[in-house]
Amino acid sequence: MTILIGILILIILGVIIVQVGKINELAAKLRGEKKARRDNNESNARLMLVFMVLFLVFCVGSAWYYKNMMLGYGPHESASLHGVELDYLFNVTLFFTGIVFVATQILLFWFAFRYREQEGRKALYMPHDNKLELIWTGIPAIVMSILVVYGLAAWNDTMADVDTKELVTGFVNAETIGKDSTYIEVEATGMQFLWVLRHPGRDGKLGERDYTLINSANPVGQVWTDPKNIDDFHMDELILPVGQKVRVRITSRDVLHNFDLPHFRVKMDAVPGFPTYFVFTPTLTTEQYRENLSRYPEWNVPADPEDPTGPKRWETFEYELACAELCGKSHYSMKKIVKIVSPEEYNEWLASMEHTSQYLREVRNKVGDPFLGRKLLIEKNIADYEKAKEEAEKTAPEPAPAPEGEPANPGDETDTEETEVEVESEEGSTETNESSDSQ
Ligand SMILES: [Cu+2]
Repeated sequence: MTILIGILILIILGVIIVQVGKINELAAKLRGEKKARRDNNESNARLMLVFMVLFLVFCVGSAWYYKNMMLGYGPHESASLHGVELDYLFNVTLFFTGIVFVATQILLFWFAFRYREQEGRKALYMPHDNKLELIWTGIPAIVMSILVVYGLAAWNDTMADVDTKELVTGFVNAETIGKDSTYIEVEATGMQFLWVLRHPGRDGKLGERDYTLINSANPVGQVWTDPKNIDDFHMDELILPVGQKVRVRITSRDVLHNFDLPHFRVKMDAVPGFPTYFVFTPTLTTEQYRENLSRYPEWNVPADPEDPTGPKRWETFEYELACAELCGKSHYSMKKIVKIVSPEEYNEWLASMEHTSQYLREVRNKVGDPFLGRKLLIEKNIADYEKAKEEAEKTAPEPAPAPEGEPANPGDETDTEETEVEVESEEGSTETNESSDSQ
């Protein structure tokens, strides 16, 4: 019904416009063609100025009105180290292009008004002007050069890989955090339509992969004979410690995907057969980001409009991982929660996750287990953790603290004599990031 009414209104509007045109033509014939044209030009020229003002007010006004929805403004400040530089770069670009935009719009409409048809005026014939050419080539060239040079510097900063001197770590250490001496490495594998997030466990090293081993129990094809794979576990949410440098190995199992963490200004294609990476340092925990959001009225409304007494929008905020490459019909569902926590919370979480190791769940003590019948360090670690947790629960009514045996740094494995097979018996943890090159 509404569609019919809409079509009817459109037809009537069309008829009205045609009729008004006809009336104008008739009126022009009565007044004389020339005068009618001049009158038309005059009113068009004035309307140009009115349109210019309205248009510029609308552009600036709408940008101002929606600024809190844009990344880099208001509540959506960058939550990573390099993101601040990228946001600044966007602002510099916006500053220069903004000036050009306003200036060209004003000139466009002002010229249409200023040089409208007038009695006795003839157009100026100017085939060439060296000075003008120099100005309008030179100024953009200088501005573009500044933007390109600055952009390249930012690109090199943002895309820099970890250094060979930096050590990969599992547990994070309050002394080394933020000092560019250690990093943690996680892996994100995109597939239609989910992300498989792999954590290297306490050794900090991701085990080898072989695509021919991929099956439903082994979604990324981990090589079970590689001891580095023993403690690798898969994550439902991406959990990272604040202040610690993170290297994400990014890859894909099928089509192109894109690993996008908008709040951290992280965005990198996941390409099948061509591993990519991104290195970044989160600077704000989820809690800190929520507190920042709580200062804005639009985040102080109930998260669920049906439940006005429920939690506020800022209280339910979570960082997110999304796929930013249109990869198929369920592309939208490739979304995961990202949590940035304190280093202590991270170490506690890591210790509590060890029992979810993909190897322990799918391979341990089954046919084909390469370590069948041998003791594993990870099993001792898990038992120690369980014991420490139980004891802590017994002695203190407060929530359990970190387990006693938990090493403050990954090389601190003092219990290794008691076990026969351990995660990294040969190289210890002195290995640098060379494993990341062989992905
Ligand atoms: Cu995707």
